[in-house]
Amino acid sequence: MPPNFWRSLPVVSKSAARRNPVLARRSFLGLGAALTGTFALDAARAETAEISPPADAPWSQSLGAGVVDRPYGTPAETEAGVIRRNVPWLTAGTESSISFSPLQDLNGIITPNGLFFERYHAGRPDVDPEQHRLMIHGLVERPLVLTMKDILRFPSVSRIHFIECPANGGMEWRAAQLNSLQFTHGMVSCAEWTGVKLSTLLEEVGLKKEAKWVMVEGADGAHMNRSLPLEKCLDDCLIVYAQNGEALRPEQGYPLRLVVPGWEGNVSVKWLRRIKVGDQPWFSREETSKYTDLMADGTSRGFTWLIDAKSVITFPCPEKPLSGPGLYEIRGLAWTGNGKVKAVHVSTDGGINWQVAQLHEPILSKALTRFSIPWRWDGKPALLESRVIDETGYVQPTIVDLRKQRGTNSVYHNNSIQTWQVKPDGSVFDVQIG
Ligand SMILES: Nc1nc2c(c(=O)[nH]1)N[C@H]1C(S)=C(S)[C@@H](COP(=O)(O)O)O[C@H]1N2
Ligand SMILES: [Mo]
Repeated sequence: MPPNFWRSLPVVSKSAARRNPVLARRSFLGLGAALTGTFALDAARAETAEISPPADAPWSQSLGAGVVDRPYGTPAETEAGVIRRNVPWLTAGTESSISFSPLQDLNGIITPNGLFFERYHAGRPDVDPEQHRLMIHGLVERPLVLTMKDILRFPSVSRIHFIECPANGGMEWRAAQLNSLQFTHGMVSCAEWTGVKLSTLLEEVGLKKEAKWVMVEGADGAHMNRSLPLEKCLDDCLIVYAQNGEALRPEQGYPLRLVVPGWEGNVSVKWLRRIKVGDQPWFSREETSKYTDLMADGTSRGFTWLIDAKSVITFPCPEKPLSGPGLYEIRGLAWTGNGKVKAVHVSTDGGINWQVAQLHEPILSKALTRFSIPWRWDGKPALLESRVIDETGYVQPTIVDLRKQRGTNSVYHNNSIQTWQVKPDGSVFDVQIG
């Protein structure tokens, strides 16, 4: 049994419930009318779940640690397994690589800053905010070089948006390869970003009438740069300095990054140092040799910025198996670059029958959205899937359908339905059904 298992269940023994009717009502009826019956902790497991009255525990009988014992808070020591992980064989080194967010251990829609996935093309620079500058030039009336102090004076906005690397799921194009939610889907994270609208800065410099494209460039060794259509820049792009209430983490681009809501993570340039306005795209390395999609007929699709709707069941999953037959809540995340999630359907028989899942508030545009559905597992093999429909009516495709359009030579933009196979012992596996 995984060490975190009991933490995922309401720990109430049958005997404790009988002694305390209030506790019993809260625990057994709390999940709503859809659930007839109880979370059937069988006798043996109820024994294990028996807990001591609180006053008996050692931590209840002594003074605890004082304030500022940890001036910057850290998770409980027993949560030490909740960490970002990389796949060592995937890249030659860690400087041009990826770490994956532990989606199996996360709740809600906000990714804690220390667990936000990382993607570096040339390692993480340590940028001195005093020396950092943002230059805005090209087809503008008044070119500017801004300090961080200058940027902080502009009117600010806060928005919750996901960032997903389009390579998320890229190892699963041909077959199910990585038996792990963290590695199949962990290149997506979501935060509240605070900063200045890019449109505000572009107004400040004044656009010339020929302006059509914008090049954004990072201060890291890769000088990562991408071309963006002006229309998107004026729509909802943000130049941010804060993430979930505190300064951006160095991993996420401290002291300044671009956030391009709903578009492939690659365009959200970190350690942002330059914005150049032009009348055509730059065809940089990251939009020619990379971040293009090799199609079945050998041609290549470019400038495929949009993140199409995608969803995944986060419980159960390979890292969080089932402990025996009974009632569970299937939980997951859905997102779309095209606005809001409209509905999520869940299947327990590999996509033959579908049920409508409950969406959890808040349902925000271009943000992760939570869904759940109660499920009584009878102990038989099952094939769990989720399928999202976004507000444009777009339906998340199966891997078979996606391969028909795209072939098998792609790396990026695999937004196909994930299938988790549940075996009679409760273990969960990454599979694809053909
Ligand atoms: N300057 C710079 N910006 C960058 C990158 C980079 O290597 N250098 N990686 C990009 C890629 S490919 C992705 S998916 C996102 C990842 O953002 P994160 O590391 O904050 O999760 O940042 C993008 N911005
Ligand atoms: Mo990426």
